[in-house]
This record gives sequence, C-alpha cells and structure tokens, in this order.
Amino acid sequence: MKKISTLLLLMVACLTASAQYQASPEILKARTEFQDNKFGIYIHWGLYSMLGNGEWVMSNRNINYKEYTHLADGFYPSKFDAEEWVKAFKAAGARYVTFTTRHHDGFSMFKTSANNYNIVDGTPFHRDVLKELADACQKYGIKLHLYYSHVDWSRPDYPQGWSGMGIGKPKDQYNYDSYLAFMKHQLTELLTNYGPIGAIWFDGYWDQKNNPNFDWKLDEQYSLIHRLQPGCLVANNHHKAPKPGEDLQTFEQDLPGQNTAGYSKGTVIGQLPLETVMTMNKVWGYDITDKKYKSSEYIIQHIIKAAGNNANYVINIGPRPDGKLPVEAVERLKAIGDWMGRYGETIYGTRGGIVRPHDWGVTTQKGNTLYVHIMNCQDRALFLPLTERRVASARMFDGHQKVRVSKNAEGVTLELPAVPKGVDTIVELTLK
Ligand code: FHN
Repeated sequence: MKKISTLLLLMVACLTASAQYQASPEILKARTEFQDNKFGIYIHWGLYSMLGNGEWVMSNRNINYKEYTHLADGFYPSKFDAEEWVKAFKAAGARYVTFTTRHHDGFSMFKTSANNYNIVDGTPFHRDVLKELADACQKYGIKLHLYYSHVDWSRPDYPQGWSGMGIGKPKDQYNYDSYLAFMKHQLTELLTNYGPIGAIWFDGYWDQKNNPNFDWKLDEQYSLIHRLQPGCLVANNHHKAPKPGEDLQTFEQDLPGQNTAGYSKGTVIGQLPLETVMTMNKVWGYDITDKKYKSSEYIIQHIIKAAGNNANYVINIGPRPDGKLPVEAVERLKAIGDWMGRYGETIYGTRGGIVRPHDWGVTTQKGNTLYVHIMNCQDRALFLPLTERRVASARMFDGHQKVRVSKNAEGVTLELPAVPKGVDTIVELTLK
C-alpha cells in the first residue's frame, strides 16, 4: 500500500512538473532550427588532453585529485586557433559545435569567478578559449552549444558517485546545496558572457545511479537557463526518456532505437528533437595511442542514417594538448565537407522520410520531396513500401536521369539505371 501511494505521489509530481514546462515560442523556434541544422561537431578538450589517455584518465588511473590540479600549471596550448577550428568545422558542413566547458575532472575551460581552477586564472596560457571560440562561431555563423558536467572529481562538495572512487577526494564533505550554487553561478556566466548559446548539454546524471533518491534539482538549473537565454535548448545525456524542462533527446554512440554501445538500454524515444553523438575514434578526449578512427564513409553514412531516423548527428574530435585538431580528424572533416557540399540539400532542413529506415538505407524528406538514400543494395530494383502518397516523378539526384517507377498495392519499385555503388546513391522523388 505504502509502495503504491509513493508511486502515485511520484507520478503526480512528474505530471505536475511536465505540465509546468511550457516550451516558449523562442524554444519552439530553436528546436526547429536545431533539427534543420542536422550536423554538428563535438569537442572534448581539457587538462586531460595533456595525458593523452582520454578524458576519463583521472578516474581510470586513480590519479590523486590534488596531484591532478598541477597539470594546470603546465597547460599552454600554444597552437590553439579558434578561427582555424571553426573554419574547418564550417567547411565540413557542420552547423553547430558542442564544446566541453567543464568535464568531470572539474577544470573550467573558460574564465569563471567561482574559482581559480580555470584556463584563464589557473594556467600560464591565461586566454579564455571559450570566448575565442564563441567569437569565431559568431563570425562564421556556427551555433555554439556548451557541454557542462554535473560530475566533479575536483570538488569535495560534489557528492561521491560511482566514478572517481580512487582519486582520494574526501567522501564525507559533500554538500549539494553548495555544489548547486557553484554550478548555477557558472551557468549564469556561460549564458551571460559568451553571446547566444544554442544549447546547454548536461552530462553525468548517471553518476548517482547507486543513489536513486538523489535530487539533482534539475528544475532550478533548467529554469535558470531558459530565463537567462529564452532560446537556449536544454539537453541532458542521462540515457533515459526526456524529463520536463528538456528540449532535445540525445543518444550516445548509437542512432535512436539502437543500443550497440550499451548506453540506450530500454531508452524510450520521446517526442523531442533527436541527436546522436559519436566518437571519431574510440574515446572522446585526446588519446595518443587511439588510432581506431572511423572512416569518412562511415561518418558520412551515419550523418545520412541519423537524418533518416529524424535525428541530428554530432561527431566528436579530441584536440591535442597543443590546441591542434588531430590530422586524422582534419582529413575526415575535409571528406565530409566534400560530400555535404554536393549533397547537403538532401540532409539540411529535412526530417525522417515517410519510408522508414531499412537495411538498404533511409529516406529524408522536405515538403513533397522524398530523398531515397541507398547505401546497401545489390540490385537495380529497389522496393519502397510507399502507399500513403503517389509518386509524381523520380530522378537520380546526380545527373537528374529519370527513374522508372512501377506501383502495386504494397508500394512502388524504383528501376535504377545501375546497381548502386559508393557511399550513397540518392533518388529524388516528387510526391503528390
Ligand atoms: O563520461 C562522459 C564521456 O566522457 C563523454 O563526455 C560522453 C559524451 O557523450 N558522455 C559521458 C558518458 O556517458
């Protein structure tokens, strides 16, 4: 009985909270723009990059939390050039960049007055790399999204979660009110000092999984964001269905509906705009030995597959400690840019098409135009289970050669001029 009433109370609380969040007209507009943008770049860059062993090195190698802070004294990314980064992202066809302002190690990659453990006050570099990035993004018309970790391995007031267990941080000095005040102070700085921000992208909710009653007080954080910048979207990488106050649903290392990486087990796909974030090699932060880069073809096909699944696609880069993008990443950005330059029209501004994804590929749609993206087909004939709409005309996207279409009760068959080859063969259908 007690269990049932607790459950009822919880359900009422959830319903009240969701009923309370009414997305504003600015947010609705921003969600549409977000969906239209389709492709972004993720950046994981911080003190950890110096150790060349990924962004989890501090926790994975049980580096003492006080010892780790000395890395800051030697952090001098002499080759960092925000404009060079942003120009490379823009040329790749990316419409937004998500930057790690503070990862789990607790070091802020922006000027904060909350403590000295930041790139301006705590390193010999003294430059606010976030400000430089924000200015370059403004200049080249790229939206800036900000990653912000809920986990902090440097602060004793952050309540111990399952990560960072062996770093020597005291476990009895936690004080979530103090930590929350710190985060709100930083969020206010991020949303006040860096121009328009496309999204705040939280991460780390999962760290308190062994403490199911833990209250992150997300409402306070989300309402602060929406109050400071009414068009700023809220994302939270909690690997669960969206919670009230959130504006997009993000999936880690998988397309929505997949769970090959183990982060999306049982995750319900909600009604919000969707996003897939993926590493370009194995880990997010710079790893000097990680050469397992995905091919350009793989990345391009995932941009297409994500779009066909009605989602955005964000590919991550872990810049080197000197501030340069790894050469492998630059090569891939160029190849992606070549493809997006020719075929971006079939991706940007589209939504997942009326023909759902299949083994052969996906469809994207803009108004009455349905783009059929064929990535895996050994035949010249392709059947589409398309019954809701009639096909007025069909042609190859490349070269505009006409494609014959025959119809039966189950759908239509496209007769292609040749067996599809390469990364993607696109047929453009006009629907009636
Ligand atoms: O722990 C992080 C990880 O370092 C990285 O930031 C990714 C990005 O989605 N998120 C967390 C793991 O879920």
